[in-house]
Amino acid sequence: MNDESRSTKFLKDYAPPDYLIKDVSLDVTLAPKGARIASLLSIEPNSSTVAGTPLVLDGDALRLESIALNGDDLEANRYTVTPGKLTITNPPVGPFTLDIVTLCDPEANTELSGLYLSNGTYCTQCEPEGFRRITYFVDRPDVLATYTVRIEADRETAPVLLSNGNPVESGAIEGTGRHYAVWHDPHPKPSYLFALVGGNLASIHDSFTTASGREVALGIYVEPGKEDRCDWAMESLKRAMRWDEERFGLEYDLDVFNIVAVSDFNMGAMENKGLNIFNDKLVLARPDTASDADYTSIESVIAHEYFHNWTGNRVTCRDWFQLCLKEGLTVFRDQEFTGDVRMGPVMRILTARLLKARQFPEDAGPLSHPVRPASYIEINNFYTATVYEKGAELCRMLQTLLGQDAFRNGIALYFERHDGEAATVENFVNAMADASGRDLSQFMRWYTQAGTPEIACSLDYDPHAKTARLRVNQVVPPTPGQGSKEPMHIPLKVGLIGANGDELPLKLKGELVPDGLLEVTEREQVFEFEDIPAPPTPSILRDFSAPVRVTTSLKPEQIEFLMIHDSDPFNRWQAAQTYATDLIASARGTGSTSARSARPRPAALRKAWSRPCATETLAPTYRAETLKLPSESDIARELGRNVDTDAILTARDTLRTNVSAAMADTLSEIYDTTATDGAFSPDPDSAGLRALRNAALDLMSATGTDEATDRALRHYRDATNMTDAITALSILSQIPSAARDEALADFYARWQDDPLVLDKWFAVQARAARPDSVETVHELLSHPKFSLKNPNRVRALIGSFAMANPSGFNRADGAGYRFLADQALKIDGFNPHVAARLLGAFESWKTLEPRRQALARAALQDLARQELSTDAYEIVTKTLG
Ligand code: 0A1
Ligand code: ZN
Repeated sequence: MNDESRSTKFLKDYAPPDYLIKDVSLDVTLAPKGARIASLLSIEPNSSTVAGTPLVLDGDALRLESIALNGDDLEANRYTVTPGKLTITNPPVGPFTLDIVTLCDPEANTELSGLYLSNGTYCTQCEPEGFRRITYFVDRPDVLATYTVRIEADRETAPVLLSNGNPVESGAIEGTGRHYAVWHDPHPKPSYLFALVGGNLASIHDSFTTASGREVALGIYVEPGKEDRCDWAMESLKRAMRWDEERFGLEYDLDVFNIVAVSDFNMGAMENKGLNIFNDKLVLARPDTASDADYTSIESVIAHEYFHNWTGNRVTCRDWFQLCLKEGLTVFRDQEFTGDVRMGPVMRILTARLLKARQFPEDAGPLSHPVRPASYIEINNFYTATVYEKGAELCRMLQTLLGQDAFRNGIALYFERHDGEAATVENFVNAMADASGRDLSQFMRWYTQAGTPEIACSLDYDPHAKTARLRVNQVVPPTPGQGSKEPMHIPLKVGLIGANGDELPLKLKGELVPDGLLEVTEREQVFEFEDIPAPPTPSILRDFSAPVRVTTSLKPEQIEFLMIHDSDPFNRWQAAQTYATDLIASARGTGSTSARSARPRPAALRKAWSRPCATETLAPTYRAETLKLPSESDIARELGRNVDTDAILTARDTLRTNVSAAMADTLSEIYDTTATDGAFSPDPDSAGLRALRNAALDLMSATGTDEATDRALRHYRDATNMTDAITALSILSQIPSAARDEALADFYARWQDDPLVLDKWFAVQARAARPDSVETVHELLSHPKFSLKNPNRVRALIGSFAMANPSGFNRADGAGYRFLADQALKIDGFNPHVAARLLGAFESWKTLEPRRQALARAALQDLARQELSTDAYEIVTKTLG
């Protein structure tokens, strides 16, 4: 470990590169142990560079074979090689070329960054700093070059050779059994978007004609035998290409667009220019192997990576502090896409739920950071929910404040100004401000201030004046390194509902408030609504218009009223969640002091849930979401302190059982009437019916009766698709019984040779909230099909346990913490990125009750004493705080 890798990097220290690399020509000879990379770099000093400034190139895990400047071998005294760097001490004034030949070892590359082998396929991952593991380079995103890449490999083991851009030529190398291919990418790009693939891959092909008539050849490459699982990804790609043209006027810009799916990948997928590389989990789908949730993720990630072609690739980031510039915006775009083509209004529920589940805890804990961080130790640790999900919310708020048309104009202006450049968050927000004429200077605080703003709202009704005064207070809580905060610019959508359930017009100073949109900019603000005939019920933060926490002084009856009458679908769902959360949180033992009972009368539960569940005019997907009670983690987050995960589990189970019993007739009617026969179709309507039926089944199973277990087993046996099978398996895995054993054994027997499906088998067992889940997971580590080396398998078993089994991971004896620490330490030895992400499971340890807190702290302290990678070191030390 060199010291530089553990140092903190600061945004304020940004300086432009001393040298620019304008053009790159790579000649890559693939071999498992010694891949040879000959690179020819066209370099010029930056405009302000002082003559003679050394040229410092980044490099990691490379063997340098030769180096020549302007075609002549460079004498040994003109360069130095140190860990992580190659320095040319006195480069010429003016443009020059460097020829560098290096070797790297794909087979030994267990970090899966740079050039590595996945199941015999050569592939690359260069974001954020992997290109330096392929060749020496100024490996930072503000150095943009055109690339020509020649790849040479054994024809039999690597018949497919791909890189970025358009194909130029290919052919056999006579008498050698080898062949080559040349690719050229005319669009200048940063090194993190470089990609190369070589392997024995099967493929499917299609084409897309862009709005202006350009023909694009589309290809999806997968391991042989899996080509029957690519159609959905291809359809999704074409839908995304069309949508981006229609919604944002953005067309694709090369002759080919290729996607390659590999089975060993640290993240979800990567947007390399013209050659996206995917975790195969996010490409491969067949009705019997992939659930509706998988189909949805595939569609949205295919779209996400494709959308990066403009937001990320055509305009990239000046430095890694600006990561949200491409990620927040691209997540926002993929959410809009999924809302349009699949989920409708339910999309907002799904995104808000994800944000609250992943980002709110991050923002409330020791790893809290602004959407644009001001510092980092290891950039790999900043691919976070804050940068991605909260970053997307910032774009959404801009769209809400400006309106869809002005937002689109802002995007157009951003491209007009910065196409082909490496930009900053300021560039983006300025384009929005200039296109709309709005002052967004206060809005910029969303990028720099961490923490989830807390909004307290109270409503006073004046019967004489017939006015309703909404008082809004905002507080941004302190976060590590940021003690005091300035008020934020918050779009707050509200409504007032009359006693008969009617929506009341909102009038402020004689003017109607369009869309109920209030702009909160002060610490305290009062909005006085006029002509309100009787005391209304307020509906606050409609459509989840800002990533904030809201507290209101609503009484339980008012929340029940909103569950039934709110015209805003998001807030109607939110009311049901709040209602359930309050009931669970108030149960004795969960840590709350409230006196309300977790056992309301069945009639009350029936009344509250009947409208959202039983109303047939509501979309099935929406009804399905309303049937899902808040998760254990949702409850823990709402409690925020002194969390006892066992007490939460018990209280939640009790409410589930009560709702299930109170709603028994409705649930069984839903279950019986939503059964479909005929061929599986992933279309939104069919998926919605499956979601509703499976949500009903899940809730019905809460009673734990033999009848419920039998029904789940029947559901498993009758399943003709993965959605139904995995729902039943996950229900059964919670109930120790012959039925569970039968289903798990059957699933294993059927899918043992199918890695992605087998991951589901590991995951359901790891997620099952059982007193012995630590032991179960521990035993599964020794299963012949388990491997610590495959990130998907690790996430399925260890990740599911740590992130999705709160009572198991937080077991009162600390066994869950020790288990995770042990496994993360082992993984850290060969893949720090995956290890560091697993350790994120400790992020909320300070909200636990004292005994668990002490045990979690001990596990973290123990880790801190070990030899850790930079990645794990940063997470462990910051988490300890
Ligand atoms: N840019 C990708 C995410 C990604 C980040 C890092 C990776 O390797 C360490 C891989 C992918 C995206 O947003 O999809
Ligand atoms: Zn992305």
